[in-house]
Formats: sequence, C-alpha cells, structure tokens
Amino acid sequence: MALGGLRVLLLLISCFVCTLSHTQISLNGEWIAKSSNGSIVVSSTVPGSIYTDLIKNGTLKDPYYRFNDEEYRWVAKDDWTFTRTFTVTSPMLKASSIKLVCDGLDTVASVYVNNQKVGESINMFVKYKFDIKHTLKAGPNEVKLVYQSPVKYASDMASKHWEYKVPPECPPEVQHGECHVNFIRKEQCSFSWDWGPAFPTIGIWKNISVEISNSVVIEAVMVETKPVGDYSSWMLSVNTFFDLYGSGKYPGVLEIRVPEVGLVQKLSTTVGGGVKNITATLKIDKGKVKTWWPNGHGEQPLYYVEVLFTSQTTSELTAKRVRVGFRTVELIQDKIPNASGLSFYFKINGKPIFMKGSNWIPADSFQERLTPKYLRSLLTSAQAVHMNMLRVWGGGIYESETFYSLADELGILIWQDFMFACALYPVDEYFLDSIQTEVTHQILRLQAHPSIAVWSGNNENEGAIANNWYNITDFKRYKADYVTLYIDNIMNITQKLDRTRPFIPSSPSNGIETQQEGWVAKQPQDVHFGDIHHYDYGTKSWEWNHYQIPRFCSEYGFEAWPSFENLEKVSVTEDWNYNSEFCDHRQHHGDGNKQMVTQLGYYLNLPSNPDPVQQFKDYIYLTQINQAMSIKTETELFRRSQSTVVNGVGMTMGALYWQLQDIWQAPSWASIEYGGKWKMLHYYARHFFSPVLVSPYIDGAVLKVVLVVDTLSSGRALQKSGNTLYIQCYSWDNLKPLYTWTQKVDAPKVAASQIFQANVTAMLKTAKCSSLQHCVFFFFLNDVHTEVRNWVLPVPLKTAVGMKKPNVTISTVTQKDSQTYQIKLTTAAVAPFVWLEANGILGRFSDNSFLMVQSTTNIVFYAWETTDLNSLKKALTVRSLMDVYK
Ligand code: BMA
Repeated sequence: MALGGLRVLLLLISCFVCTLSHTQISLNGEWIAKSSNGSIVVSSTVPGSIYTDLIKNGTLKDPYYRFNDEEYRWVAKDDWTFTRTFTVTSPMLKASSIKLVCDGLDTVASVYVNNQKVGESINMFVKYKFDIKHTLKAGPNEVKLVYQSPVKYASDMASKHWEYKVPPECPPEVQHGECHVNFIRKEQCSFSWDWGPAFPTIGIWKNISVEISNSVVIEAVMVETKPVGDYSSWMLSVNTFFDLYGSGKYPGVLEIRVPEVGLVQKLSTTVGGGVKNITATLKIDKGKVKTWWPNGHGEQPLYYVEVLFTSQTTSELTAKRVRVGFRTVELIQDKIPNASGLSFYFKINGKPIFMKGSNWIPADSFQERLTPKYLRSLLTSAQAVHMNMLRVWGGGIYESETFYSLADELGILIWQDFMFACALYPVDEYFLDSIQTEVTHQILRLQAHPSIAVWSGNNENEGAIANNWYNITDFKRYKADYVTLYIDNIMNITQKLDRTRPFIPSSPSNGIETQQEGWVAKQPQDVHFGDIHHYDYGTKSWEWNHYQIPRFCSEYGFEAWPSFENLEKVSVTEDWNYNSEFCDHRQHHGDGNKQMVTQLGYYLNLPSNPDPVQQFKDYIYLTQINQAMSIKTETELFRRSQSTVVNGVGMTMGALYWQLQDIWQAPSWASIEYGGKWKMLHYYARHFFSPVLVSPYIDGAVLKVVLVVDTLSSGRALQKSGNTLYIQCYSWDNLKPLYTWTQKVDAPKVAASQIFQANVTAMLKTAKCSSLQHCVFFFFLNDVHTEVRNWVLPVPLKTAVGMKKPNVTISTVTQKDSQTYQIKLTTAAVAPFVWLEANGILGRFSDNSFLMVQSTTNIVFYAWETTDLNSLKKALTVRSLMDVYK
C-alpha cells in the first residue's frame, strides 16, 4: 500500500477516539512550573503533577523512600504556577467559539490566557471548558494556571465554614496526614489514609487542549442495551450529548454505526436551540451480537458504536466512539423465605452471580506514573484469581479510560463509588454546584462501559452518622446534609441520567431498608440487608465461626507486610527490624503492627532468629500467612453461605475483600504489592475464588465439606457426573497418607452443597492418627493437579506435634518458553506454607504457600518480563514454616 493510503487508513482508524474536523490543539507536553516565590523553576510534563516534575529535575528523590512523605510536604504547602505558550492562526480566530478544554485540573487554580482570567477550578473530577476566544491573538499566546496549595485551601474552607464543624477535622496522627480533606474536591486519600502516604498533588493531571469549532462538538455517548426475548436480539439506544460552540441551531445528519454488525443508521436532526442531546434506537437482529459476561461466566465480546454528526450549515464533522457490551444488570432485593430482611445480589443477563473480588484504591500517589502495562498487570492479576468484581472505592479517583476499558475486556464488573469517603461533607451551594457538575461529567464519561455494574453514593458515610463516629450532637442537621448531598443531588442526577444500572446511596447500606428508614438506617451494617464492611482485629481470625454472615460483604480484611524485596528499595539496614522507627512510620493503622503479631500468635510461634534481618524477614512471612489464612477462612464461609439461610442469615452473594493493591511499599490489607508482586493472599485468592471450591471446615466435633460451584462448565476440575472427593489424613511426620476417604459426587449443582460429614475423632481413629495434634487433612476433587485442593488444621499449628524440618529444595529449573519456567521442588516431610520467591524478577508462580504433601512437585513460574534461566535460578528462593524456627 502506498504511504499516502496508509496514512488515510490510520486516520480513519483513529478518527473515532477524538472529534474530527473541528480543530484541536493539544497543550500536553512541556510546561514551566514555578514555586510561589520563584525560587524553583522547573520544566513540567503535562499530564502530571509538581511532585514528578521535581523528581525529574532532581529536587526530590524517591518520594516513597523512608520518611520522604513527610520531608516533602513543603511541596503541597506552596502555591505553584504552570505556564506555556501555544500558537493560534488568524483563520482560527474567525471561529464562532474557542475553548480551553481541561480534562482534569488538580485542584484549585485560577486560569489565565494572556494574563486575562478565563476561569477557575475547584474540583479535580470536573472537566472544565473555558471560553477563551476574546483573549486570544494571532501568533503565540500564553496560558497560565495559578494553583493554591490544596492543604492551605482545605483549611481555609474549613475555617470559613464557621456555622458548624464538618468532621473529621484531621486524620489520626498515625497517618502523618493533612487536615480537612473533605473541604476540597480532590482524591481524598491524597491527604493520607490508613494504608497510604500524604502526597497532596498539584498540577494538570489530565489532557488539556484548545478546541475550535463553528457548530457543535460531541461531548459524550451513553448507551442502553435491552434484550428482546431470550437475549439473542437487542435494542440499542444511543444517546449523544453535544457541546454547543455557537448560539444558533445546527441542523445536520447524525449517523450511528455498529461496524461489526454492519449496522448504519442516519437521521436528520437539529442540535442547539435547547436541544443538547439526541437519542436514537437501533435494533440488533437475532444472533448478530454475542452477550457480554463477567469473568468465569462466558466471553466478553465488545462492539464499537460510532457516532458522527455533520453540521449542514458549517459542514463540520464531529465524531466519537464507545465500546459496548450487550448485557443487563439487576440488583435483586427480595423477601427471603424463613428469614427477615431482604436479599442483595446481582443478576447479570438474568443469571444470579456470586461476586468475587476486591476493592480498588489509587494504584500510585502520582497517577502519571501508572502505565497501561502496569494497570493491565494489576487487572489481569485480578482476573487470574477468578475475580469478577472490583469496587472502585470512594476515597480515591474516578479511574482512567484505560482502567475501565481493561475491566470491560477482562470481564471485571465495577462497583463504582462516587468520591466521598469516611467523612461528613459540606453542602453549601459552592460545593453542591461543583459536585453536580462532577457527577454529571463522570456519568457521561463512564456510562457506556459494560463493566460498570452499580453506582454507589459514598464509602461508609451513612455508617459514620448512624454509628456516630465523630460524636456529633446535632444528628438532625448532619442527617439533613447527608440526604441533601447523596439523595437529593447525587442519586437524583444519577437516576435521571442513567437508569441502566442500580444506584445505592452508600456502602455499606441496607439498600431498600435504608430508604425506608429515611436514608440513614439505624444500623447500616445489618447482616439481613444490603452490604456490610467487616473488620475485627481482635478476633481469632482463622476460625470461621467468629465471622458474621451477611447478604454481601463489600469489605473485609487483615493487614500483612509486603516482601522484603520491595521494602528494601525504600529503606536502610537500621530499618529492618519489626520495631524500628521506619516500621512504625509505614504503619498507618493504629496498633496495626501489634495486631498482626497478636493474631498470628494464636496459631504460630513467633520468630526468634538471632539475626535481626532474618527475624524481620520471618515476621514478614508470618504476617502474610496470617493474612492469607484469615481471608481464606472468611471468604470460604461467605461462599459456603450462598445457598442457605440458617438462623435468618445466609444467602451471601458477594465477597469483595479489602484491598486489591498497594499505593506504596507499606504494611496494608492489599493482596498485591506496589509494583505488582503477589502477596501470599493473592495466591490464596486463586483457590478460595476458584469456580469450583472444596471447602472443608470443622464444626464442633464434625468435619464437613462443602462443594461450591459457580458454573458447571469448569473444565477438568469438575465433571457433569462421576466426581470423586478425596480426603487424606497425613501425620506431620510422614509423607504417606495414613488414610484416604473417597466420596462420590454425582450431578453437582451450581450452589454450595454439603458433600461430606464425619466425626473428626472417629476419622482420626480410622486413620490410626495418634491425636489431633499429629495430623492434618488434605482434600482434592478428582485430580490433585487442579486448583481444587484444600486443607484443614484440626488444631492451631503451634501446638502440632511431629513436624519435621522438611528441607524443601529447588531441585531443577527448566525453561519451557521465553517466559515460562518449570521448577521442581522436593521435600523430606510434610511442609506447610511452602513459599517461593523470584527476587527482582516480576512474575507469578502457578501456586504458592501451599501444603506440600508429596515428595516432589512441579511449579510453573510465569515471568512478566524478559529474563533467562540463569538469572531466574539465582533469584529463586524457597522456604516453609519450619525454616522460621531454629
Ligand atoms: C475500610 C475502607 C477504608 C480503609 C479500610 C481499612 O473501611 O473503606 O477506609 O482503608 O477500611 O481500614
């Protein structure tokens, strides 16, 4: 193909992601940033933030290193000015309108063009468009953004709100954070959180451009997919929103295309004169599209919908495309037989689906450091452990296009909070106006994504009032403010704009019951309604009967330390001690380090290695074991409880643990470390979220086994009939099972069904095991090599008798292909928590931290970056529990 032809083709391919024909000048790229007194002048990269600019120019070093989060706070306490120039030609100036389009300004800025003020920003979640035609001249023009310190602004706004306080005023001291974050419409955790540092960023964090048009520009495209009959044909409604660049009426032709289906619909219409959006409905004939399903339940076919509008008067063409999936979402809250309360579960395409997943926080303090590759690695890690839902938590940001597109592709449903968390909020007109714009903008921006399953008003703010977190005395006033913000404004706007998915006012809340109680329920954590968040650090967390059984658990978790490999990057030798100042500083959750040790101390002996660094590493390993085992226990209970109601509780249909990933290298609830490395918990999630789960537990004197099945098409893990459950009893000192029980499982159902029960003491007797302390039960379905394996400890491990030093060894490592390596392990004894690491090489193992009951086993390492056999061999380490004890 001639080069010219290629260029035209490329233009056609790329033309639907942006508008055509009207002129757009990108202002991304190089700017100049200046501190308030002019002592610092640096080159600035847009999109970005002042912190990364200062890192690039050498003023700051790694912001995550040791105590730098506090050392560098001066940056956020200063005011900063960003400038650059751009060129406009005389013909451009003839256009009816020219706008400065800011997709995201972080946060409080006055905007000038050629030293004339054109507008201001007070909300990082709003897209601002400022009219700038009257300030422009042919030739070079200067654009200048003068930012106020977000820390100072928040505190000023709080002091101006003198009639009454809006708590909390400051985060707990242990978070080393900044105050009054609820008074600024900015990523709430950027002032610190219980897992993250305070880096109150400043800058132009999204694209910025100049847009020139004589007519209209398509601003957003919203869709609705409605099945006809049996989901084989669909009605597709396409609602196109326009931004007017003139005051006239613009007759023209609106064209909607669904290329993969060969569908084109044109209609003559007029935009302007009061009309800002136009809806067209297309019929998608039987069999033309395939249905979109969440991960684990089917495929994720996606179809482009392209919308073009050509103005008859100006001949200008504006276009936008979105990628849609054909699916339906319902949130079912119905009466449950023999139980008080209501159900709370999602139906996708008419099918009830148990939601398995986690909670998403910002993946970096500096969004500009997040590459599509890194986001993909985090989301594929979620998909790889069978997650089908992530909750984008309300203390962070509305995520990037890349994030939602990946979720669409990977079948990860999104529970989307609006960005309000763990606080009460001011509702003066000033804030409400901006919040209305924010909510409208975010819905228009995100609505077409099939992954988004539910909108949710806030994180825990109903609970904060109901349970009086802040010792408020004027309950009436704060409740009224709550209703104004989340119901009268956010809910109303959401339901007007987007009726294609449910809205819930808060998480946790009681759903319909919350509404009946006037939007602030007496107890939003009621297990009989809606969702709950559950944390209890005082509990014996490996014991299933210490947990509540809700309809849906949208947060629950335990902390653990990240790997030494990652901590080492941001610390020095004197920090490598569990009681060091560094370990204290990184722990943002009050008493967190102590809690971990108390919990793991119920089950495991504490490390006592005289070498302090080794002891520190041992602590890391043990806290990860505790986190993995605790969340395994809780999650399995939730999944086992999906089909039954016992004493009024049960029918649990969702388990989203807190939290998926880290924002920096610190102890936290995350299952993925900063940088992408899987913690032990993430490996455990692959088992406890497996579509087929064998879940054993000891109930008093009885060992029970529940089979949980999400779908019957589960490959070799489960047959339609003729399955066998194997239960083996091992004594700690012997690699040969003492006894094997088998249990036929015919015709498994999509449900949680008990498939085995027997008296534990009787089983031990049959196996000729000396005592509860001597043995462990190992379970698998059909084939020991699938992930449907499990184990049960009859007693806390620290009381086990007969455990030997297993001497787990890597005997061979062989390369399968450029990124796949096979590792052969051997052991001399039954070994719990066999833990492999490839220090310095990103990737994951096919399994990790497992109970090794065979003398040899093969594990695969999937490298995510280029490496070679020798480097991997050098990087690999293996350990198991007994290595902690000398
Ligand atoms: C939940 C979350 C977060 C917090 C987490 C752990 O309540 O909503 O606010 O980080 O607990 O404490």
